[in-house]
Amino acid sequence: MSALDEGTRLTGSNLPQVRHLQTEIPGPKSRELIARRANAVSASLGMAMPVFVERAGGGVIIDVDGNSIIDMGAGIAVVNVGNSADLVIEKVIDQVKAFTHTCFMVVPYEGYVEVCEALNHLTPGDHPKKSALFNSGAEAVENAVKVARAYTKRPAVVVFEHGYHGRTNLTMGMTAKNMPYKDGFGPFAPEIYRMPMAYPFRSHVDPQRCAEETLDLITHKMEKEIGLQNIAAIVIEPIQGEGGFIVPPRGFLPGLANFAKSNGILFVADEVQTGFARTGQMFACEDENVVPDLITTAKGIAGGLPLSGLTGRAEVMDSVHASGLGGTFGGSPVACAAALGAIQTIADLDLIKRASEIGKIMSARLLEMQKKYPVIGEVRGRGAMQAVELVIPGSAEPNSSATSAVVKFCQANGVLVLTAGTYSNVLRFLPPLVMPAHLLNEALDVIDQAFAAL
Ligand code: PLZ
Repeated sequence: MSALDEGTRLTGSNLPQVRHLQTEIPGPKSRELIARRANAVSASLGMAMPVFVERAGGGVIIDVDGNSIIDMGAGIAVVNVGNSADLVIEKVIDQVKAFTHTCFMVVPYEGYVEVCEALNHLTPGDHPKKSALFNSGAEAVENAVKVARAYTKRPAVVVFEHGYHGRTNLTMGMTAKNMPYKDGFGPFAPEIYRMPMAYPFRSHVDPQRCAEETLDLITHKMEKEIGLQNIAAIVIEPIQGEGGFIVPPRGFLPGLANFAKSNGILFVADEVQTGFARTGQMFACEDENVVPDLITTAKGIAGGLPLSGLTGRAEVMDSVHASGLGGTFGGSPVACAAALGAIQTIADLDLIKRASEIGKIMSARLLEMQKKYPVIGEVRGRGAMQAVELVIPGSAEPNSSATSAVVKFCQANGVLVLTAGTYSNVLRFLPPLVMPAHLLNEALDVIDQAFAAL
């Protein structure tokens, strides 16, 4: 039994780790629920895969018709420790039995403090740090901007092409892609400035010198168009998630962080999607030893319960006036208990190492596919965060129709895959880090067949 398989046993999912279709997708029970959903739920909400879930664990989702589907999305990089991980269940049950809510700002509890201690310890940098907890990734990003403005007494926020930071008014303005996130929802908050991204596959500059030349371009624009003395923060995802798993070339993030530091600008890493072992490191910034002033976390933090965090330099986090940050549910005791279970599980199962192993399997198989299928323009990612960008063969033109055809084929064959990218032409793979190797390889077999069937 390989290390990958052993981990699944330890996470304790007693669901058989197999792909198994009992009906067509969607089956009759899912179809019935989809009809009820259409009547009751606002039509504005998307549905990546047309099945309703009954149970999930390890690397599988069991739908209401008894189909066992391989989960290559982990609820968008959330259930890194798997669905219903043992320690998450245990700690959540103990917590709900003790109390469910007091509001941390009314009567505090130890779990919140423990999660903050863990975040201060786990995030990059040895300097004194402090944290605050919220409910969603967007809320963490909003609070990062509030703190950065309060500390620097400057208004401007720099973000990037292809960036994603959320759907609230401020974070929607920080998000790059119009459809579906922003269209018709403006006006957006002022003082948000978008810069070109170092994206070697679609570079504004010489792709061989993408890091240096993009940095030159950005620093020039910041100086001439915004004024460095007006910039509170540069907010960037160390690997862009929704934008299509864009991995900036080496040197870009350290260059940006150094530039920020020399100009009194805070460097904010949005690690909402990349955090908690996903990329084969606890946080993606570690790859180039970048130490952010502030770091936002959510998704993988709490094994599926809603929780987010903002962690940063103690003097920055303490610069806000008393009671300046907060919220009724932020850092809920139940979500904190889940987070402590998830963080412990990451350590117990060595999920950081496992993410690297998953990454090696995925990238080797995807690079093989790229040789066979000219529709694959690029394979990229880090650790268990891998993607392929689809193009019209022989060009760099985005191919979103091939992308949706691959997704449909995978779904019909019991594999859930997600898309991403400004041009909706990226297939992204984010398996739970406890997925056994045989299941991962089976998902990749189906993905290969999907390309063959194009
Ligand atoms: N920052 C880097 O990836 C959430 C969005 C799903 P919330 N990404 C998934 C969708 O279509 O709404 C995300 C992210 C990064 C912030 C966020 C926002 O996190 O928890 O969705 O608010």
